[in-house]
Amino acid sequence: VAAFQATLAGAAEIPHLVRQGTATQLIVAGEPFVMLAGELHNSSASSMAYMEPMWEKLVALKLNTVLATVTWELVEPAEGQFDFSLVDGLLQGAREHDLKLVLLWFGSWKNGVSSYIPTWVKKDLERFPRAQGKSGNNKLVLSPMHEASWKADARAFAALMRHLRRVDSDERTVIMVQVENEVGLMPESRDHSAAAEAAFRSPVPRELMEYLKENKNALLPEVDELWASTGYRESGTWTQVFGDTVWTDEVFMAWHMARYIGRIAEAGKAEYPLPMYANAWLVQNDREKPGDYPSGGPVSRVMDIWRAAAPAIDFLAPDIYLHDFKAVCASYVRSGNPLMIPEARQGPEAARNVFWAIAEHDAMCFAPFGIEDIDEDHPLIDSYELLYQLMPLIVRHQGTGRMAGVLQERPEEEGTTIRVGDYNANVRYNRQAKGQTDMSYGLILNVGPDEYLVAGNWFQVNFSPATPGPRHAGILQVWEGVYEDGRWVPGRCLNGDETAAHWVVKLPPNTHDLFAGSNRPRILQVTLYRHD
Ligand code: N0T
Repeated sequence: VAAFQATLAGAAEIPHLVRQGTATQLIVAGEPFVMLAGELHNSSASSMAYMEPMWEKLVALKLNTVLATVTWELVEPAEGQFDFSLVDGLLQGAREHDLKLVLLWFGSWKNGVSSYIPTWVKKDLERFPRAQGKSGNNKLVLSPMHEASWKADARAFAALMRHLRRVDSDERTVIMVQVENEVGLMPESRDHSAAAEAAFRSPVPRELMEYLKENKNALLPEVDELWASTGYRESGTWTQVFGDTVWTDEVFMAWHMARYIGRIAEAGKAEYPLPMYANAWLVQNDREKPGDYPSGGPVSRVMDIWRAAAPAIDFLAPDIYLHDFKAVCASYVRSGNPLMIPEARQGPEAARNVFWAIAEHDAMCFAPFGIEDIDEDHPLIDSYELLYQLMPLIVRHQGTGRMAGVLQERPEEEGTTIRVGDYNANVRYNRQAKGQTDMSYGLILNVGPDEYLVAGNWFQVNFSPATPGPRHAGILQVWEGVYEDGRWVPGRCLNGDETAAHWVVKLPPNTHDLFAGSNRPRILQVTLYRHD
């Protein structure tokens, strides 16, 4: 009875974030929930007829969550008249297919431009002023400097959240909301409209100065460096406090964009407080300056500014199309920002990168973009299936330091040594990798004293003790197996050629040729012992 009551309480509870060790977990229906997801193309959810055949496909792709667009344009076609029929269609489709939703609010900005503002906003350049370039030309972009604009956007967003509270408080199909999409200004580094110029020549707002002073020892190096360049001046204009470079333009834009978006998020949360985040179009390479990528967007170098300006935004999320997947993840987990990946490349690397995001960084979500394009033989599906098997263990080990990811990013990489629990795992990558499909990936989980799960494909691992005591680690047993409803079901015992006589754990394990064999990831249960 108690368990049943707990389940009922859990179901009614609104999705929210909690800390477990160093990890942030999304709690859905009382349990930590990891989104093995995909994001639809931008226009898919604007037609439920188009979506109709899509749902079955999303199920076949083994997703548990779909990221889908809701646009200001279609939600408020005439000022003050709201239409949530598409939202209701999404809810119904998702529920019928046992999927959760993350809704993406395409309001004032989408990829740096204002393509999703309602037609009545688009046409009214007086009431909703545009950003300006140096030569004074109007852009296709709303300026973030105007109350009329953020208030109009916030009103529509609040109406959406109020609607969700009304229609989704029982089922909680929607578990998170993205506010706007890849915001920021291009190609110039800041808005030069009259209002923006005046603000740029005014003192840095007191709230930002206070935040910087309070967090002086915890600022990320990028913002710290700018502030240090003026000897940490505690007041003055933007250039007096941060120096006279293009990076100050970015800080200025970040403050104003985040302020604007923070207010929208706040208005939405006042109606229905789901977790909310902002996503970033990333800096593509070291040569890029703000404006080459959207200036003022939530790129990791200005996370401090976003946090100061928009406390209603719970975290910042990278859209990862870059090949340097590990480096991007690392830049987004700084200063406690949890990892959530709303967009990722949909190629075969998705099947590998998801392990790194989830096992190495306790990611809440991994979602390739344009998910409806991928075929039903995509290796991502095997990865998701394996991760579902391990999910009860994964969520239990988040934030504990007893879970590590394995990811080879280039064929020439040799391997790495990772401390997991009381042992070092010495991982050898697949040097014969021919490309994206047979490079090493997976995870290592320390599930008990001397006990590990090694999952994934195309790597080998042996263990060495990392604590005082007998100097060597041997393999006691290796079992292949699967988890069925959280219960371990052993298959073969791999104590012969498959583990090179108790010395190394191999994935795949089943032939002489170390790196020939099945393309599917699998799980091995490994027990160790120590000796001199
Ligand atoms: C993404 C997607 C979608 C010079 C692109 C990526 C999605 C948006 N934008 O397919 O449009 O809605 O968030 C921007 C990547 C920038 C690369 C710039 C290369």
